[in-house]
Amino acid sequence: MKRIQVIDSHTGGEPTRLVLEGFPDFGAGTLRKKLERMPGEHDRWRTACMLEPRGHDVLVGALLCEPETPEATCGVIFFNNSGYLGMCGHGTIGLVASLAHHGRLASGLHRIDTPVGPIEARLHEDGSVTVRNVPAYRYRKAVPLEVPGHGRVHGDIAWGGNWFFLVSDHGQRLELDNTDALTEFTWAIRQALEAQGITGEEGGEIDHIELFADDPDADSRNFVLCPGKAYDRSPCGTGTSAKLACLAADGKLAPGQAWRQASITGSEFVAHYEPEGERIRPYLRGRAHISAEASLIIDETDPFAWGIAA
Ligand code: PYC
Repeated sequence: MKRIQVIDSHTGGEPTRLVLEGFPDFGAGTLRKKLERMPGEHDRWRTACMLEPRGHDVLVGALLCEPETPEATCGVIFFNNSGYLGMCGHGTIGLVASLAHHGRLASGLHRIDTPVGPIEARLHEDGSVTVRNVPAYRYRKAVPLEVPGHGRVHGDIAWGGNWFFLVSDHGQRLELDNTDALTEFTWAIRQALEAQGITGEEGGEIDHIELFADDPDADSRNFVLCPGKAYDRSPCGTGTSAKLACLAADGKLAPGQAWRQASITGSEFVAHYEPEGERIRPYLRGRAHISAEASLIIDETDPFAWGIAA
């Protein structure tokens, strides 16, 4: 019998499962090296926590790791139902709120190491968290894409800690009662990108698709399809960072100017950026709430001990 100690939270509706203890030691080296080792023989630890019957498609996992640098409070590796994430904005907010709930982190500024570089997170007195994300940038603007069954769309390709294809000319209704159609449409975009060999810089896989529409309360509403075909219930921290990079590149948002990004569920991140050479430094503020403290039990006699794999 194995036990994995977790804290579950949600950030604007998007869940994060923080793994505090119970995973084996993935060996020495940087977080990037550890991440590279996880998909092989260690992947069953991800599937046990993320897949049914203990997990579900929407859940994002955050493995608490030793810091890589002396100044950092901790390190983290993010994963989900389909694999591993470079960075995760909502997950970082969930991580900070969960560590604070567990008495392991106080209000103030914390450096956190991730496989794609160090980030910072400030836990405010009101419980909200501001994430200083990795630098973001737009790689290509208005890339035309033929989407079978839907016609031509144009999208910007931008990095916000993951690769995004950001589309505004989609003709879709961004409402909560339309998520099946939005999922089908964005999945078709993802497949078209793959089929047509369209990637991020250095062949980086574009595994997040982001649609935008007007919102009556915020500056914009988005719908973000995540790599495992679930949509983000929050405005997606890395997706909001990618959006800021595009707004900055188009001269539509000034440094320091607030951008309120709403999700399809109505939750919001308030974001801004600072210029950083050719890139921008995104800041996102949001709030997570704790939903459970639990031990996941892995019983080797359970036929689904390591998750139900497709
Ligand atoms: O908040 O960056 C994010 C994120 C990525 C995937 C799901 N949420």
